[in-house]
Amino acid sequence: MRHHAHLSVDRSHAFMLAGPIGAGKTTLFNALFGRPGDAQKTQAIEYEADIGLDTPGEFFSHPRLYHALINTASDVGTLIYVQAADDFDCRLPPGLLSIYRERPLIGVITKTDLAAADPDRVEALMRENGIGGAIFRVSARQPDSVLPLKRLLVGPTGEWAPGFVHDEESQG
Ligand SMILES: Nc1nc2c(ncn2[C@@H]2O[C@H](COP(=O)(O)OP(=O)(O)OP(=O)(O)O)[C@@H](O)[C@H]2O)c(=O)[nH]1
Ligand SMILES: [Mg+2]
Repeated sequence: MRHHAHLSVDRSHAFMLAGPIGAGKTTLFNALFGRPGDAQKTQAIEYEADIGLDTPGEFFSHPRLYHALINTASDVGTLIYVQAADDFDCRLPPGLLSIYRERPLIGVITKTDLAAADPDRVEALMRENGIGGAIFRVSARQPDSVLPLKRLLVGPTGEWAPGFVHDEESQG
């Protein structure tokens, strides 16, 4: 096989969402990229703008699929663990997302709008389970809540995602 060095892609700006089934990964993914419509159940790895990857919750929740998650993460710069604010059972397997030690591992707590939400409790769980980086809180009901994460992931002006432009309100 010929080696096409010029075809190699730097994916250090890419990020991958991982976490339990129904945590709200795809809803968040769609909000980050301004994709319209409600999230459908994720069946396979989804890519967006060459910098974002959304994974099916099964990759995370079924140990026999861990290899899929680990392979998918192998060339991604930032790993993002997603858990809902009303889910108090952190099933983050020790080492699963920290095998790539040099990479930032950040957390996102979704569904902060729910009556049963306790983001402080979920954040404490995430810390106990090895999420060392920033932990963001978002709600699909409050579109502005994703803006800090959006700036971090696609760059302050959207330059890491070709063709992607920040919303007007995210410029401040
Ligand atoms: N109230 C509320 N519901 C949310 C929020 N985010 C997602 N949901 C709902 O949670 C359910 C699951 O959302 P998804 O985004 O499909 O979850 P997922 O993590 O992608 O699930 P898988 O693809 O199965 O791994 C859907 O019914 C969403 O509408 C939120 O911030 N608030
Ligand atoms: Mg999904």
